[in-house]
Amino acid sequence: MMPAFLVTGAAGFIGSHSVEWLLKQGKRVVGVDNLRTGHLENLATARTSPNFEWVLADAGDEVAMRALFKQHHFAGALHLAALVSVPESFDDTALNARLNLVVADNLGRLCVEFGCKRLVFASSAAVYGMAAALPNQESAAPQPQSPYAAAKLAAEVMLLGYAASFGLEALCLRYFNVYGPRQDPASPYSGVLSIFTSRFQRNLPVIIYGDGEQTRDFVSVRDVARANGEALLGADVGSGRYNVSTGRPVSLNQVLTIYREMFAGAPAAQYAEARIGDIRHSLGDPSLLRDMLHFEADIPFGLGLRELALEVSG
Ligand code: UD2
Repeated sequence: MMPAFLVTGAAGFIGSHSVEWLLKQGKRVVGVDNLRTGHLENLATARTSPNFEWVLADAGDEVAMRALFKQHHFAGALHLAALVSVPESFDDTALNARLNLVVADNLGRLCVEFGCKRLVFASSAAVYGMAAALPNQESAAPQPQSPYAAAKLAAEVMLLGYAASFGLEALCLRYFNVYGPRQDPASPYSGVLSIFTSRFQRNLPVIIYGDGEQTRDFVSVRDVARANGEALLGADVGSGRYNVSTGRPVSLNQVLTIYREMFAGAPAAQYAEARIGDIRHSLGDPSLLRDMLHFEADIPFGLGLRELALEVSG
């Protein structure tokens, strides 16, 4: 039987794209999700594949996960299940610690116990904090400024500790601002491009917090899915922390210019006071992942944004 790969958080935004990427490579995938924030519809395409097995379970349910590891002898695991909202991590610190740290630790130990050689973990650029020098390099001392960032960093430390202790291959991928189809625009703290897309499509004005000159390193979910997949499958890749970024800053005002080309009659953007704690500039140095995995994000921002805005509106 062909070896299988485990993907937790499979029904999420990044998870569902990652599953599809792996299936396209002809891999067998077992996708786990408890549907707390994921949506089963995201897996509609994946579920038509005979190489995909859908499991409704909590990645933190040790009994369920142990049974899966025992049954499948996974060749690798991609751990994306998480509490994804930074504001929610302030509201429920205990849940954040469990979902973002304890569950990752459990999975790391299951990988060691069952000989699953490689674990790719979804970390975040949030671990750098706002004072770090730009572009963010993995060697910088992390300065988490939210319970979310702290738990992601702690999970990195645990998994890299297991790598050093037991020979697990642990790759912690620090995603920058991921955007693309299936990102949920529901909360005011959802990714800005999912919110803007949904508002432009409904002909509603978007709100820009601040002067719009803040910049982000926006990376397409398709590039992120490929980074995840290549990190899982690549030969000779070493344990460590790696930025998943483009290295190219884009301001919100530049973002608006692109939307205006697509939605010419849209109402003018409203400018409001900057958000408390908002980061002015965020930018990742992509060179480490390029050197190690020959990975480069290759979807130009304008193209990715057009695909997002036009695909969702049909
Ligand atoms: C946050 C999280 C990041 C991730 C991301 C969602 C931190 C340190 N990082 O980053 O981990 O969860 O959110 O992709 O908390 N904005 C507007 N109008 C809107 C919405 C947002 O102007 O309607 C601005 C916002 O003030 C910020 C920029 O757009 O300057 C990007 O906002 P975001 O919430 O998409 O992402 P970010 O970088 O704050």
